[in-house]
Amino acid sequence: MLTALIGAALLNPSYAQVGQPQLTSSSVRLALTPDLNGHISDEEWDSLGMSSGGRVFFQWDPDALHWAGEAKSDQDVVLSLDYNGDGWLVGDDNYEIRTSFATGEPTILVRRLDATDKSGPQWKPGGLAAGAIQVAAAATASGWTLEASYSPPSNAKPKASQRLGIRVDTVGQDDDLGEPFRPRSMAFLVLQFNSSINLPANMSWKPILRTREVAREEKLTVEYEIKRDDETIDFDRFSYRGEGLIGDFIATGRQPFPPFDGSKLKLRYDSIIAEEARSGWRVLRAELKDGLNEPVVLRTSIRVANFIEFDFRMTNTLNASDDAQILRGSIVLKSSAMGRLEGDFNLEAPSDWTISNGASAKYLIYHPHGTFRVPIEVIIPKGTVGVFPVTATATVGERVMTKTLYLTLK
Ligand SMILES: [Ca+2]
Ligand SMILES: [Ca+2]
Repeated sequence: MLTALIGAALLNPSYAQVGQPQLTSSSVRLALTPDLNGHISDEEWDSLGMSSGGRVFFQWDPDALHWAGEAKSDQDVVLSLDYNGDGWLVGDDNYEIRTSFATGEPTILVRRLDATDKSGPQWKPGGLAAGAIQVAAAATASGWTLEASYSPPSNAKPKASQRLGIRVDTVGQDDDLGEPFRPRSMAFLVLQFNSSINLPANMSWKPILRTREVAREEKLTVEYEIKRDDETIDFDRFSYRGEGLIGDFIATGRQPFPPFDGSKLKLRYDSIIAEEARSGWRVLRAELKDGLNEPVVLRTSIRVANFIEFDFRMTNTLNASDDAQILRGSIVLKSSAMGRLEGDFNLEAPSDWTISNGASAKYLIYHPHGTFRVPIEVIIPKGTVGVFPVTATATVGERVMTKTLYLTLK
């Protein structure tokens, strides 16, 4: 016993920390896009639990994984990510993304734990594309706060029902979490679009949505299908609102709870999405109350979209050449609207490049959530080296939507 105590005392305290389970309130993680500005605002983040420096958070959306933490001034924030959810010491999918604020600017250090070699796991440097990790940090009275996102490549984007192993720790700046064979206790999380709190065992629900993507100024309709296997389950009131960043831009209300028709009923929620709403994944919250128990909370993710979004179907990297070269592909305009959309499409490239196809077009998207494809051909002058913007623009009435592809020639 004494030996064990001495052994523990000699260990770096962060070693022990990453070996202990991180107690999470829920293994279900909702799609929810944060605003990366270094400040954790109310309901912007879903709690993952606590670390030594303060609260830590984790969530996702179909483009990225997001994490945040409150750290003391002498601490770093470390995300341990077991991407396939098969164990920290299993496979080559185990990443450590460590952010330091020691200089007053966030710096990121990434390494990958490759455990495929039978003779022992090994640290490999990097392993994630430069630019795929975005961080924002800000000093606080007691330390600093990190908000971060990792956007995996298009063939490995996060998906609903995916299982991940995660932990988020605050550790001393000088604590090396070194030896690769050291186990980490991961929280196994499931990425989802729906979750509930206090749901009775003999009750179930699902949201019925035509689409989870709604453009600003358009109407969102969600029907909640509620089923009970026990007639004693009943409620007085039903209230609904948007959480966090969508809170002020979507309807809030409450209604008397309608009578069950035998074992089921439907609740309906309608709201126009305000023009000022931020784009991204947001959470709607419905609460069912019976005046006695804690409310049953039903949470569901929706995405606030622009009327037109752009999908660049072309490479973003070319080898530099002594000859002029041609970039070919297409840009797909995707409508988030229920009605027909039409307007002007334009493409801009650096002034000495020639857009031989797709410089401008009239587009018409007739169907709800339809698409329109613009073929693109751009001639790049010989000897071009560097990173250059190629910007697509589409109009819908007075509105102008744009997206820029950064093309690298190296
Ligand atoms: Ca924020
Ligand atoms: Ca793994």
